[in-house]
Amino acid sequence: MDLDALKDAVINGDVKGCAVLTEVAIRAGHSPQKILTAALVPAMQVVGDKFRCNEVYVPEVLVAARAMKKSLGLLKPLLTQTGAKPVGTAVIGTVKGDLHDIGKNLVGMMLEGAGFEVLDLGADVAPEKFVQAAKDTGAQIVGISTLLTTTMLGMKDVLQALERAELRAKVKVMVGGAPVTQSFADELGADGYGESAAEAVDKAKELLGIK
Ligand code: B12
Repeated sequence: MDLDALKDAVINGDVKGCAVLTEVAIRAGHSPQKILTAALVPAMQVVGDKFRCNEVYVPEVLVAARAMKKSLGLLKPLLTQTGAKPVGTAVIGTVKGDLHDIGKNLVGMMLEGAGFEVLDLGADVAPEKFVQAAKDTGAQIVGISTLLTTTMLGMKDVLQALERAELRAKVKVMVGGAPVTQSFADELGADGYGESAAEAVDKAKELLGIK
C-alpha cells in the first residue's frame, strides 16, 4: 500500500479517511515510524506551506490537525508499547501562549515508546506549571515545545522558573519545535535540542547516559 492516500487525507482534513487508511497501512505492515515520516509529518508540512501562501486558512489547518491527531491516536499504542521498567521520567509541554501540540504529542509518544514515563502538561503551559510538575514527579527531563517565533522566549521563562525553584541542577531541559535551532537552545542555556521526535528520544537518553 502506498502512503500517499493517507498523506492526502491529512491534507484534506478527512478524519474518517485518516482512520481507515492508517489501519490499512498498519495492517499492510508499515512501521509506525514509516507512517509518520512518509505520510503524516510531510502532510502537515504541505498544510503549513499552503497556510503561509494564503492558499488555506486557520479552519483548514485545524481540520488537517484533527485528521492528523486521529492517525496519531491509532499509532500511539504501537509507539508506546514497551512493557519494561521506566528508564526515567519526563515532563513535557508547549510554552505559554502557544496552542500547537501535535509535535509535542509526538515527542511524548516516542519518549514513552523508548521507556520513559511521560507527564504531558498539554499546550499553553505557564512556567510555574512546569516547575510544579517537575517537583511532583521528580522528573529528570523537562521538554519544552514551541511553534511560534513570538513564544520562543517563553522557554527562557521556564528555565528561569526552574532556577528560582532550585531545580535547574536536578533536571535536564530539552527544547524543540519548528523555529527552534541548536544555536537558540545554546543561547537559552538549555541542555539539549532535537529537530524531530526521534532526535528528542536520542537526546533524552544521551542526557541521562542511557545507551
Ligand atoms: C497545525 C498548525 C496549527 C493548528 C495547531 C493545531 C494543534 N493542535 O497543534 C492551529 C490551526 C490551531 C494553528 C494556529 C495558529 N498558527 Co499554526 N501551524 C500549524 C502547522 C500547519 C503545523 C504544525 C505541526 O503540527 N507540525 C507537525 C509536527 C509533527 O511538527 P513540529 O510541531 O515541528 O514538531 C516536530 C519537531 O519540531 C520536534 N519537536 C516539537 N516539539 C518538541 C519539543 C522538544 C523538547 C523536542 C526535543 C523536539 C520537539 O519534534 C516534532 C516531531 O518530529 C504549522 C506549519 C508548519 N509546517 O510547522 C503552522 C504555524 C506553526 N502556525 C503559524 C501561525 C502564525 C499560527 C497562528 C498565529 C495563526 C493565526 N493567525 O491565528 C495560530 C496560533 C495560535 C496559538 N496561540 O498557538 C505559523 C508560525 C509562524 C511563526 N514564525 O511564528 C506556522 C509556521 C505557519 C506558517 N507557515 O506561517 N496552527
